[in-house]
Amino acid sequence: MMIDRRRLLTAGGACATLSLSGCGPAFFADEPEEATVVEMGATSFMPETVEIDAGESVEWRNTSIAPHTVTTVAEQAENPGRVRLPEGAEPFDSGTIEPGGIFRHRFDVPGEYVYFCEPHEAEGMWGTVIVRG
Ligand SMILES: [Cu+2]
Repeated sequence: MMIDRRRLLTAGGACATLSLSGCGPAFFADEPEEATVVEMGATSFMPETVEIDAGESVEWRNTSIAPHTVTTVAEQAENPGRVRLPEGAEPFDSGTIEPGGIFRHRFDVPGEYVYFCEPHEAEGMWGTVIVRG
């Protein structure tokens, strides 16, 4: 399985890309937090599945021209049985993420999270986050 482990630094310009080479120590002191990035296309999450360690964050970036959501609230799905949350994890919903917008969520409870985009659920806009314990 391909796992996207790009690191990013939120204030990062050129540093918020695949490589951290060229970012000096002073930069780390300012923005030590990292996240795994998932891009939101027209009707897809890319990559569709990411794997992180408990306590890490995922950052969704809407790089499309359509609004999207990151939703794990089963009651809001037309196919609620497909949503997955580990026991003890709180459901979350990003609300509308406009084009160019970003949503970040930290995952503390290990397990498998299967989420969807509310406007594009029927188009198959589903994604998975696997959180290692
Ligand atoms: Cu969408």
